[in-house]
Amino acid sequence: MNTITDSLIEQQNELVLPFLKTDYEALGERLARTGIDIKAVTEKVSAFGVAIPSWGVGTGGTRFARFPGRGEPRDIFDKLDDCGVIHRLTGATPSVSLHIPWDVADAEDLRAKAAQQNLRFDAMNSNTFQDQQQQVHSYKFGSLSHTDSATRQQAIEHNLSCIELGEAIGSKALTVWVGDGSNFPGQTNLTQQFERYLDSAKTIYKSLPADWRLYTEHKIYEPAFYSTVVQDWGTNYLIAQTLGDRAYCLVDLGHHAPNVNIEMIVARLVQFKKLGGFHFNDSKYGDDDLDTASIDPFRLFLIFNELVDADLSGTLDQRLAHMLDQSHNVTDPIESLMQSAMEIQRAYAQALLVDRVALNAFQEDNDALMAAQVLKEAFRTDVEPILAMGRLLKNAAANPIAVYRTGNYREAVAKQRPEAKVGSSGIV
Ligand code: PSV
Ligand code: MN
Repeated sequence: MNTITDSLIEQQNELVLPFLKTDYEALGERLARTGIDIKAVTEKVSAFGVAIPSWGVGTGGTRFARFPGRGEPRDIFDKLDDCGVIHRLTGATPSVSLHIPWDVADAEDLRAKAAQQNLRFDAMNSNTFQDQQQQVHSYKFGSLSHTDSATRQQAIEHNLSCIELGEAIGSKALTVWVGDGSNFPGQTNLTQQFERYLDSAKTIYKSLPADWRLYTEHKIYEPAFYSTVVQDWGTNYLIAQTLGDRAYCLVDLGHHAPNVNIEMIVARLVQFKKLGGFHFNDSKYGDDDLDTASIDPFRLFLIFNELVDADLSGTLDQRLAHMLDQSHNVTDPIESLMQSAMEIQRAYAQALLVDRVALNAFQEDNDALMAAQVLKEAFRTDVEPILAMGRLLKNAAANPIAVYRTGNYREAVAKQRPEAKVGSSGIV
């Protein structure tokens, strides 16, 4: 039962509207002094959307344990209901990315549920990093790069089936992440393994519908701990170059060594027209899959700074795929996803406030201190009134988390969805 009704949202918005108006006007006045039109920024931010990963609405886990929450979605239809609530409240998550075979269902039913929740389908994610029941060949030693051609063929066919379902539900992209790699020096021939991966990827690419894109995702380690076939953006770029115009590199923020300068990777991929999009999350140590901007909001801002810079110079691909990819182990996933979508909009809003004329002048002058201050000034600006007003423009909630809690959605669905079994572990 959906307790997040239009009237609840309207009621709650009315409570905060007078304060919000005052704060918005004050910020508008301040920004106008530096030549920034708050309305234009609000419209841009409000139009910015990020996809929800279907697997993100379930409680995540680690290798050690998973502690299920109450009212967990039982299947893709429950997941789409939860995604609908997130979008209704934030207005920031218009699409959902499916993971196959976890989300396999009848295409008609999927379309109908998505339409009911005012959602679209984003990229399809294939899964050749786990074995499924009834599967003939195991992926224990790899999938698209496996030494055995029948196993590679099985992985290729799985990707083709993802495209097929995707076409039936209006998706326009396939995201491929493989866990292939090795755990020991000498376990695999690094060159031959990559050759095999490329051959398989070429076969998938050949079957890509004309208006589709193929995104490949690099990851430095895990589940393989000595080497990974697509370990970094360099290898990812080689793949995209080898495959062709519709192949792009996807940057998952957690898939790099700590302290890697991701904004620079973004700049390079934009410059050479191979940035496909993002999987947003945050991390402290590795692929922690923490909530976006929960650890390092400045890094997220710097990434958006590159995107805005590219947009202004006309080099930004307008079809970038933005998705959250996080694991929610200790929070209500719906709350985490709402907060994360809003953090992404915050970083975007702050990046839009950067005084680019001043920044350029300081850069030309080699005035490092002042150039850095220009960025800091934008980053320090409290853009919350812009975000909240942007949500109101879309009839969403000024304060999504407060409305969600007032609506008691989790309690209501917990009555219908049986409690998940304890003791399981794994990434989803
Ligand atoms: C791998 O760590 C990854 O980032 C890929 O995007 C997967 O598809 C996703 O996580 C799901 O666990
Ligand atoms: Mn990812």
